[in-house]
Amino acid sequence: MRDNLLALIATGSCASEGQFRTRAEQGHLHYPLPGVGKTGRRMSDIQHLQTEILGQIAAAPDEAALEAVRVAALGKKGSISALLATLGKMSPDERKSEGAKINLAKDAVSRALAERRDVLKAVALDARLKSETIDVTLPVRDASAEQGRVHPLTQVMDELTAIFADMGFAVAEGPDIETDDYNFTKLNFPEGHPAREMHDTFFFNPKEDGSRMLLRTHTSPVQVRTMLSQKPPIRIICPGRTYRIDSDATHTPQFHQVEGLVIDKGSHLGHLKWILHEFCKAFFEVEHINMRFRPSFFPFTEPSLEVDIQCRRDKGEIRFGEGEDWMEILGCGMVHPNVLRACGIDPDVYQGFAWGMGIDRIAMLKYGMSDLRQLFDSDVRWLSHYGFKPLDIPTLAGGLSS
Ligand code: 2U9
Repeated sequence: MRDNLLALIATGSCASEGQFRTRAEQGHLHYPLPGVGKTGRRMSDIQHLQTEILGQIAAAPDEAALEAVRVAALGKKGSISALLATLGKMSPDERKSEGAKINLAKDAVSRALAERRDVLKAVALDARLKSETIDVTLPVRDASAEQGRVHPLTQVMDELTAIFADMGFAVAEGPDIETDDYNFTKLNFPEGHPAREMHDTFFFNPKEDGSRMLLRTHTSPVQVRTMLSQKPPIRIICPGRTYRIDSDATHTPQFHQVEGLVIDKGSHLGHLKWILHEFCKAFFEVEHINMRFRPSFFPFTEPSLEVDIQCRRDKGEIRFGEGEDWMEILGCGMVHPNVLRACGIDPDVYQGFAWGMGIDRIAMLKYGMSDLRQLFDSDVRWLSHYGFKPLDIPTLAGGLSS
């Protein structure tokens, strides 16, 4: 029996379920088994085994070693499991008393395992926290996350937002698919008027009631929606995608616009000119720039103006804020009283001004891109040349395009 018990202990210590070799496996286990009874087992035998296992648990240096001790003791072929398996061959009385002792040992071992696991977990966490501290003040490395590039159109929209936010403007957005009413009628384009044809519109099939949805030809319906839903004073810019049936080297069917709108009691052309002048200096990053306002026509503004900025054309390059040439940059005007009225604003109390410009065009002018269509080619080589670093966010204080 003594040999049997030693055999059980040795079998239970077999490390087949783990890496950790116990002292028994290493041949260091010698259990003094005095007074071996009928079953070959006494309280002291079980106690010795328990003491041995508790020692191994206390000495386990990490969770992997502890798991090996657990497997060697409580695993399928573990020493305690093997002892439990011998109960089947005992008489009922013996099974009762021996079973209780073995289960007590098993509970003590399980408890010790859980306690040691908690300690080892805490020690491991402590070590990780010490070794994985991050210095958040270190500069960002030129890592792979830095290799992506922001598209020049996105960059320009961010620049516009920074400039106008600084003047107190909010950004308003609306749907690309619009009603004829918001895109044309409320903006003083009369039904059947040739001005509607100027826009070469993508229409959807008419609905049952005869009305037609369309892809917005400008972002002006966003201003309409804002006036219908908010009370003046209003100060917004509306950047976004717009669509017209047009395709050549200088036009794409989908392009981008930014429009601005101010509605207040005393707003006038002087304010408009100041805002546009500040915008042009900030956007083209120059101290001085001359501007020229020419009379024009748009159905939604009266008077309407087209704006040119001073530039120098030199060997295929354009420089802004110097030279004797002019470049058309945007259109603007005082909001037509019919538009104010259609949008629920009393033109005898409020007046406003608005402007609009093509983002694609000003992006090309500022960053020296030659062909509009390249903006939409999705060529990564082009983007790595013309794109912007994602963490260089444009701000007036930090520089728009530095
Ligand atoms: C409302 C009232 C007035 C927006 C304006 C322009 C002048 C303009 C063009 C520039 C180049 C469009 O991309 S482009 O073809 N836009 O010249 N846009 S005033 O006026 C508005 C808008 C909304 C309610």
